[in-house]
Amino acid sequence: MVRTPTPADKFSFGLWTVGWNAQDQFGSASRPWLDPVESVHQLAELGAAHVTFHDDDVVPFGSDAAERDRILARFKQALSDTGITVEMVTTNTFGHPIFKDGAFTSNDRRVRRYGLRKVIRNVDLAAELGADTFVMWGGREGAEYDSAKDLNAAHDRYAEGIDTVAAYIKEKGYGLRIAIEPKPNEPRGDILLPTIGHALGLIAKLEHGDIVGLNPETGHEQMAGLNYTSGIAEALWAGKLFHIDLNGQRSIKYDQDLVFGHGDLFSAFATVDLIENGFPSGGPRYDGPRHFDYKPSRTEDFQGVWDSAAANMATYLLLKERAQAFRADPEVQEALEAAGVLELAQPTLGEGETLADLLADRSAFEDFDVDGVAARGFGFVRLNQLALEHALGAR
Ligand code: GLT
Ligand code: MN
Ligand code: MN
Repeated sequence: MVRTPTPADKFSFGLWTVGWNAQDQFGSASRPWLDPVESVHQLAELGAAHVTFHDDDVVPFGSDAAERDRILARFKQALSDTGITVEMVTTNTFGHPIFKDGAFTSNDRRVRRYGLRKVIRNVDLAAELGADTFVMWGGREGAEYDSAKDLNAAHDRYAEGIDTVAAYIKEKGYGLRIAIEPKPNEPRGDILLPTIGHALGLIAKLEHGDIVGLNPETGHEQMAGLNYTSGIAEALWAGKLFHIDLNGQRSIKYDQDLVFGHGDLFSAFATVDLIENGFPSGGPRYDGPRHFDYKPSRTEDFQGVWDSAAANMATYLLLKERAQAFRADPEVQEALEAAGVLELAQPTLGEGETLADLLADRSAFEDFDVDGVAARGFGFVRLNQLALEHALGAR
């Protein structure tokens, strides 16, 4: 039995997800774009708490100021009619041909200046709507050909762009934090900041990196053959998990943006376990919105669109229930203990112990029973099977 979601579950959807017209590279649209106002009403009906959007999802590219005001007034009315709030805003710096070589890292300086203006205008809107997070997905920041980009300069320009926006947020006193969304490829052959780790490396070099973190997407890490749960764990450890994009991906191929759990389900279980239950021995927690960035498949009609939106939330709630049961099971606790999972939180050197003390400790080396300790079994397979049985509802 799946519980009906409520706003307390903090579910959030991009308007570009349900609203998508299902056009792909090989075929024309199989549905019309949805009116954002309708999406807000339908998502509220289904139990979501928030929506997110790109500037162009709500206000068509190139609209004049009067048209923009009219559209935004109607959108705000839908928000107040439904109680839905905007928790994140992002900028489309990839759709229009002006951005075909990127925005912050385009080889054409005029494009970089235009891109920065478009982003800054949207930061103002994000602040006005009370969003907490400003996502930057640099889909076109990259190249197809190694000779096409001075990669040293590209990283300089990327950092310059992000720092300029971050400085503006601080100067204005906006309650916003920037979240970079990594992706390895598609639409460019290679995208800058392809993974969580790459993005963390750039953030560490920023002047205003204190308000810059990450928005990792499940499928994007999996497209690179990486473990999403492990990636968001590192971001949490670094204090940089500002937002998440949950969806499904089946192995290393084009970006599928499937419903959450419709890709690697067992990995999705681990993701929910980490988000809902935290690390086994405590540590930083993610408390933000559970944001879905998926695309209702091109095969679906509007009934299918709303069924798929509901499916993201239902799957998440089921996995949450299963993950809670997993942690509460005394047999699991005993297996965690036996596997040494809880022992890992204990510092390697004792309190006040120095390296010199360790070097003098014969029991740690000279008299250490290497063969005896090496013979230890960790019981990880038993622990994993317990997780699987909980995930399948068999316990
Ligand atoms: C685009 C992309 C997503 C990003 C969005 C934010 S846009 O649909 O595929 O992963 O999160 O810019
Ligand atoms: Mn994606
Ligand atoms: Mn995304």
